[in-house]
Amino acid sequence: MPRSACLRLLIVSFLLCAPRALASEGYQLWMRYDKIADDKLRVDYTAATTSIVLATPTGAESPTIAAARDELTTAFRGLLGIDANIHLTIAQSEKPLGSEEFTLVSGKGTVIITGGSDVSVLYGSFDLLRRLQLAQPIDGLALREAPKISRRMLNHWDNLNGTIERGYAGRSLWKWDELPEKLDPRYRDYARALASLGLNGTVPVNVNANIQFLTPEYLKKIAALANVFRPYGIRVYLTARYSSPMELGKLPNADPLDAAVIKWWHDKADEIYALVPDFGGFLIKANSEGQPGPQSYQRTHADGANLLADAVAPHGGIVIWRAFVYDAKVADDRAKQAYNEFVPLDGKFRENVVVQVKNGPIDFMPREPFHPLFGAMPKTSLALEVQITQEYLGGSTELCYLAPMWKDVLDADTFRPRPGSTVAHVIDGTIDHHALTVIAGVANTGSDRNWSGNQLAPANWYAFGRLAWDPALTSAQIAEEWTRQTFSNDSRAVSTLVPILMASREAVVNYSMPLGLHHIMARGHHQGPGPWVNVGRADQTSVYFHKVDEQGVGFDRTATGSNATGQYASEAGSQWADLATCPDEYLLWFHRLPWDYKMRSGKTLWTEIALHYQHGIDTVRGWKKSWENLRGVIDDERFTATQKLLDRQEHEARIWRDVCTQYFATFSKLPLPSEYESPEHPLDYYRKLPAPFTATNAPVTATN
Ligand code: GCW
Repeated sequence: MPRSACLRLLIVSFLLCAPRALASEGYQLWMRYDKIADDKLRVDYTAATTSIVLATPTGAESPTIAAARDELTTAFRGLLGIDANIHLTIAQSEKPLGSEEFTLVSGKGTVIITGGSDVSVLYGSFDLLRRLQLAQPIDGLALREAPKISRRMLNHWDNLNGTIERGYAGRSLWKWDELPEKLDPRYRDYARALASLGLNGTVPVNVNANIQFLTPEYLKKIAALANVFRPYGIRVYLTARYSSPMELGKLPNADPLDAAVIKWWHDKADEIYALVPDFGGFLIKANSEGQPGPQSYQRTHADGANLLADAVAPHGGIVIWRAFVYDAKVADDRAKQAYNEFVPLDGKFRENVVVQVKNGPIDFMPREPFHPLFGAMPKTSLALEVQITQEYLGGSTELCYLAPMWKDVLDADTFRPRPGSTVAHVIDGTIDHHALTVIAGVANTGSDRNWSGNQLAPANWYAFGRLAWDPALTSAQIAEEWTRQTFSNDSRAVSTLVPILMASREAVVNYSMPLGLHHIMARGHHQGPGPWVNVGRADQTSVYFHKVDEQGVGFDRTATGSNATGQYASEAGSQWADLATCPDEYLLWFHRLPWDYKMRSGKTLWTEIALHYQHGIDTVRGWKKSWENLRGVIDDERFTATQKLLDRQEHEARIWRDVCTQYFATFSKLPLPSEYESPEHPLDYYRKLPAPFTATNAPVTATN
């Protein structure tokens, strides 16, 4: 057969075999730019975008404008058909806009994207493309957009050896052995994904820091990454080991008030800025889980942070100092320790320091009340840190859409200094008038083709970015946006997937840690139940947190117990301290109660615990049924992959349920309610299972 005929045959057979919807490995994330199926819409969009004007303060070409042009060109070709060619011009604008602000004005076939900087024109371009992908009208637009929080960043817990602490999506994206010479094209796609959401910062390496990253050799690699990210408006920040002046500089100590230590950090900062002129600054985990810090020299966290802040200040850098500290030697409730440590330091940090606080006082549990530091340090910039990677919510083998969890904290009222002072307004600086504002998400990215370990987990990356831009967006709106862009505008896709996403966080809470139970996961890998864990650091064991015995279960954090409720404004604290007003979700977080405690439902605590576990797994079973609606509606590849994910999730939910209820039953000595399905295996079977029995886990460097 001649070659051309052979080729034709190949093409024809490929077309015949092509599935109804385009197959996908998920690599393109929410930037698929598939051809719009609706002919009329395509015609309308083509007419509305006859001319696109990118208006910038200089009106000049730049790598960022080139990135915007590339993105628009690729997207329009995809969305409107391969032959579509857009007419794109660059103009100068004198509109007084903030450096990340843009306007989008359209009509009569022209769309004008005006930015206060080139990067905001890029943001405006992505905004326009989002509207097209969502099949929204784009004629007659007149909008003005600016982010609420100034530094919106991903924190990667990636290690130098390519593993990722709490990572469930393969290996690190950063190929240190190839850098700086070889640049994986994926770095640019990573930058595109961040910019599409308006994320503008990245900390590529683990907070459990490795001194190597501050060596000249590695700083060159970091600089190479920064060069790829810069056109996309992304600054690089670095973690640093507090003891670096000793380990790298061979100094006798790392005391923040020591002149030689001060000089060492100043020199290091100068060296970094010479290579990375827009370096963002340092992110520091100090005196926490074995990491060195200023307290080793009887200095405070403020002394420690200020040392680094002074070193980067001449270059415009900042220091992000984590408040995730707790000490097994301190007798007080672990939930109270960060507050005890940091509140006395309010007002003692330099202007370019921000204290980064996890959403809750323990550690990214499936459900926690908001961290008591929010609202309690008015003279200090406070950042919110959430975890996108699902360390405690199923790794990448379970679906859990996290926006509802983050909204819980963003919308929580701290009542400080007055009602209505939500965490979102603490961190966006409006309550206490801080200009330096930060939000950080611990990334769920890795080398897997789909970036995040399964086809649905990128929804969390997307949701984090959207909430970082505007914390007032709703979880449902974001879920719908993501679904439409990632899967399909078909109403069946939206009406099936959005409700599943929206229910998923509650389902995971129900089958793992319901009613305020927390930190009862397996030791080390944290994937799966371990309510029996009673060895190791006391404040990292399960028994420390559930305090189960024959009388009852739960942690008394009211005035009769640790009085953690006293760290909150009285409006919040007393609501939780009073059983009459404490919501069921936080019950065992704040109260220790007898098994026969009568719940609002009229049922006993024991019955409610069991039914919550059962309800969790039943919800997952419901999704498995409704997922069937999407057979043939979305591509087979992602349909099947997600079907398998949900099977796995049901299996893991069952393990959680069987383990926890049977374990608690050994104390309550009560039978399981009649509606409760019998456990698959006895408790002993699960206790003997080799860990980890769920997700693949990279080795962790943390102690817990
Ligand atoms: O949640 C815990 C994790 C550790 C992590 C630590 C932290 C990077 O188990 O793996 O270490 O939090 O946030 O510092």
